[in-house]
Amino acid sequence: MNISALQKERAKYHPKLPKSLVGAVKLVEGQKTESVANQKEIAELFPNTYGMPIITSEEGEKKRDRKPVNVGVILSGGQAPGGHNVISGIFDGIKKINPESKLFGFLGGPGGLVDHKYVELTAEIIDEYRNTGGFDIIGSGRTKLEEEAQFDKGLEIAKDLDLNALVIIGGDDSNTNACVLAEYYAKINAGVQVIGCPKTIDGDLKNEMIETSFGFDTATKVYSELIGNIQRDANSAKKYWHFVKLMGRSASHIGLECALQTQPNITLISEEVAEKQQTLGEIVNNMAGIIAKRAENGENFGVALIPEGLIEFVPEMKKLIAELNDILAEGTATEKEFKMLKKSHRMEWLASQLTEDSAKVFKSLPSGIAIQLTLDRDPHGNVQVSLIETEKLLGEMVKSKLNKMKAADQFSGKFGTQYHFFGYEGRCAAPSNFDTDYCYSLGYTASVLISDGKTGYMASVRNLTAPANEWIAGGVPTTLMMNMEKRHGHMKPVIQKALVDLNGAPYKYYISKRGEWAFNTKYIYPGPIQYFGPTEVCDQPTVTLKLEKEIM
Ligand code: FBP
Repeated sequence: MNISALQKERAKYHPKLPKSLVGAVKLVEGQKTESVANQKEIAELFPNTYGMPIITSEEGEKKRDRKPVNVGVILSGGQAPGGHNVISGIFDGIKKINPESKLFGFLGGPGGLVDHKYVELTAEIIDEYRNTGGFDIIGSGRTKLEEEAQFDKGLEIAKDLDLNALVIIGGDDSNTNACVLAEYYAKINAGVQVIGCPKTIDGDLKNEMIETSFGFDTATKVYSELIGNIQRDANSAKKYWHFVKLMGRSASHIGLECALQTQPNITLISEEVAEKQQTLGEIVNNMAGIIAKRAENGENFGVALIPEGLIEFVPEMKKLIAELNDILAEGTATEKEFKMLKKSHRMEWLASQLTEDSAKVFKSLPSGIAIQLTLDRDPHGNVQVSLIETEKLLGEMVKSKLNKMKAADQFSGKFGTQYHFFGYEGRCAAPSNFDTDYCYSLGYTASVLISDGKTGYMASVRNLTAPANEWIAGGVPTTLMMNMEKRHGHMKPVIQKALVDLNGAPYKYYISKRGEWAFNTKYIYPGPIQYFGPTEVCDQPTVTLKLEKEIM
């Protein structure tokens, strides 16, 4: 493989581990747990894996003659920087248990387990991928593991390979399914443990025990570099407003973190829009107001950050999308009818199926956006928000508002736009030092949980604003994170998504500053991620984490 000079140097890096994982490890059980909500329903659905205790690793006594463990690993969902290090952490962990242990990677995501597509991950393969970005070591996929038939197919290959455990590296949906799988294998005494690892650049798989999902740190640093570069261009040319859409399917953690790192003029926070029940019109009016006020100071330029999931949080759009989801839910009679129609008749037919209010909103949208709302759902039934050009929708609407303001002598500036969408630029970036160490520690923790016979747990590494050797590793029962939610028209147990907390320190800090950032030009230019150099530059966690831990 041809590798860059940076890759060569990074290959030599030894990720840091919490000190409790460096030598022999003992696992200590804490309090029994319960789910965050709907305790009765979740307890009934997960009789074998509900209520287990939190587990913390501590330095222990060396155990001799431990048997080899065979583990299968699956990467699920969108790429996130550091996935390769989770895998190398598992590999090193199980080899430490016994050098005869084996690691198998299922290819192309959860589908690889069902279709029995796998590769044995040898030391040679692992060494090629240490400290690199991407999921290309085994690939990822979005196949949903939820049917018993799939679990049984998975068990066949697990038995063939003599697997003791599966590690599923994924976001909230994939870890929900991992927990269902753990429960099923426990119920039938399959002898296969299931451990999850918290992955997603979106940052919305977090709680008291999972301080952040991996990949969020690197991805937001990459986007912040790009936003900083754009801000410097905007401030140099002084002629464009840059509308930047940022990935993050639902939550606005990415937008908020990038705002905290770069201080742009406008950042929309979807959770605030929902809380204030803001209409699209109100959002546009606020943006146009800021643009007009900056124009009064001769500043016909600026940068606005727009979270990818925004439109699902605007109440009238949320209602419309929910109705469209029901009409277009896979396998329904309406979905079949929709697909049979000629493309030219589809929009009109859909409008006729919607409630009056939603039909009005649907018809008012630019046709390109209306079509984007009807495109195929992902396998979890979600609208693929990354395909919706919200930045252009807002840009067009702001432009027409400013034209009206101009006609009424309320705006005398110029408004030129440039549009950007940052998502894929960051998902496979070379992991920051934080993600490199965090991911390796997560993988290593998973191996420790496996060797102790645990199932239905998510690997957890906490105290992340401290130096890595002070991090606290252990396991959290996945049922602890669950509540009941409506999916595809049915109530289902799912891991509760962590949206931006409007009472949380990161958001509060942002609103205390946003007026100043809107009207003055207070840009920060973070520059590219640095891997070598002073700790203040190379080893900083996200601003979100620091504010949440109140160390700023
Ligand atoms: P995960 O939740 O699976 O980690 O995916 C994150 C994400 O990057 C979202 O931010 C984005 O909406 C989505 O994946 C895009 O996925 P795809 O490239 O498969 O369309």
